[in-house]
Amino acid sequence: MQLYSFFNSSTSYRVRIAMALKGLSYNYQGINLRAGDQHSEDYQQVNPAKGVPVLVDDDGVSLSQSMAIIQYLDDAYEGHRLIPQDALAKARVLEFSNLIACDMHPVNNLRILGYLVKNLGADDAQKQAWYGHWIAEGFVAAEKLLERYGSGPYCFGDQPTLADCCLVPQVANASRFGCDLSPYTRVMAVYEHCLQHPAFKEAAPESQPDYID
Ligand SMILES: N[C@@H](CCC(=O)N[C@@H](CS)C(=O)NCC(=O)O)C(=O)O
Repeated sequence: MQLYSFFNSSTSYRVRIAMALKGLSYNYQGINLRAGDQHSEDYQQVNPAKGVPVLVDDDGVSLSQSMAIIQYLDDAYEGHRLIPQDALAKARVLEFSNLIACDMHPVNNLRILGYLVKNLGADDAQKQAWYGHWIAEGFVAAEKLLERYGSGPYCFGDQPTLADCCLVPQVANASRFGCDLSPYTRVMAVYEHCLQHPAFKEAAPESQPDYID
């Protein structure tokens, strides 16, 4: 399998965690988002949406969208289950995961922040305020969901799920932006616990071949 990825991309990081948890190996195809590789003609053939991740499996199946990729891998490959089969347990995992994937990540993505600065004239402080606002909105809700329905040490029990695949990259991203995450004690406890797991270590940005310090 091949995974088009960028070390610092949180959606790529999600898929890397999922693949490591399932024990799936792949060839790493680095797409340098900072250099604008995602806009090249060649890469647009791979993904017309001009982003990572993209998975190409051994049968030549090509898929974009991290949540679709993870769901496909979970359905197509045996091993560690990332999305529970029980109806309510599955809905809880998706509820939490989609809070991050649909409500938090899209408004803070590179191209969105870039548009704010280049097209709408936001300065650094305004960009930071935008980012911090949506992070706080999201993590307040995430903390509440964990308080109501979570059970540690992972988001939902003693095994990592899709929810943990989404949480860890989002926390890492917010930390990189200097957000104060201390109010979100449950979120942070899950994050710290996940970082001890070998699959999460393998998937971390600093473990990737295209890592730049
Ligand atoms: N909904 C997509 C989002 C993909 C996405 O936006 N990826 C970001 C990196 S985290 C990207 O490639 N951004 C390129 C850009 O902003 O130019 C997914 O979950 O895969």
